Amino acid sequence: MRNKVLDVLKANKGQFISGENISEKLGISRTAVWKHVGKLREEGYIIESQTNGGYKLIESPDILSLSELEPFLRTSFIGRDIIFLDSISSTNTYAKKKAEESFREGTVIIADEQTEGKGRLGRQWISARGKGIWMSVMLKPDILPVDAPKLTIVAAIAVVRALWSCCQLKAGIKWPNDITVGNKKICGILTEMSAEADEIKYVIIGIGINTNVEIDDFGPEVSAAATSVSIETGRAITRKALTASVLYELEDMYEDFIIDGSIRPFLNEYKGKAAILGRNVKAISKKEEVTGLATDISEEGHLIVRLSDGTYREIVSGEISVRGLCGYI
Ligand code: BT5
Repeated sequence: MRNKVLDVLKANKGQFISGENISEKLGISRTAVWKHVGKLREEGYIIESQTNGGYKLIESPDILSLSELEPFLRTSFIGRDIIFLDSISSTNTYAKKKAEESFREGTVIIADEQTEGKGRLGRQWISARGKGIWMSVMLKPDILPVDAPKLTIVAAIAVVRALWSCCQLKAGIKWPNDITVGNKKICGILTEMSAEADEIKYVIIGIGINTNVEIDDFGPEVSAAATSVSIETGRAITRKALTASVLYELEDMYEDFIIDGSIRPFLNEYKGKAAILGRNVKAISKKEEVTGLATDISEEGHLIVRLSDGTYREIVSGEISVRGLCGYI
């Protein structure tokens, strides 16, 4: 009902509408209207009121609820169902639980704050309240499970494209899941999957973008290696437009990707944005640790490293360290 009250206020934005009028339109009491207006104010909506009980919507907050995002959305299915949470442990954890029940493909879970944001391998993802885009996109691609990790690459390109089109910010990709600006991490991606035999049950793409995070929010351990859109551009940005732009780019590529689970159509673009190609890297995987020159990304999305003895190694997943990038010295 609160959303319906909001819809009426939005339809009359900038002009007063009486409480009586709203209550008649929605079939609720004037006290109920007054209570909903109070809740909306708590969410950050600026609503002026008149002594005779009229209300005027002055300004909407930069929150990522469906009603706020809708005017910006250009997608057909990704983000058409949005669950917006004020605070949650982790949007990926929430999405996985939901996926075990039922979900419509393209459902997006977004939180204003994560209290236990997750990185890979149990690491922490700092998710300051209201200062970033912390979201999980729920998908059910009809591809082989072995191709699902490539969605990290698809999502990474989507974020880089959106940062450019929305904020004129040129970002790079540190294989496999970091988005960087000027050697610092601005976004991380965590793709999780559940599959049975040859069938994917769901894929959750968790995307964390530091939009208006300030340097002190990162804490002493992360601050030297992290940045945000506002730090880089010197201005606060509206999260709505950037969120909608990421979802648009993601859907655009996802539709090509699921044809055969291949990243071939985007590989050149990815290589062009890859921040580590041509640099000396240390790659730590479960099996081994190798150092060498990062020379290429394969069609499988693997990193190709040339070792000092001239042989090549294909890195499927793992941790990459590059001197001077993301705080590695
Ligand atoms: C990642 O892991 O980069 C994946 C991050 C995914 C976050 C999203 S937010 C929505 C969704 N819900 C979740 O719970 N997670 C996803 P990894 O490559 O393991 O990097 C983690 C490391 O990045 C940490 O150990 C820190 O060093 C650093 N870090 C933590 N928070 C950061 C931040 N806000 N910005 C930049 N670096 C950060």
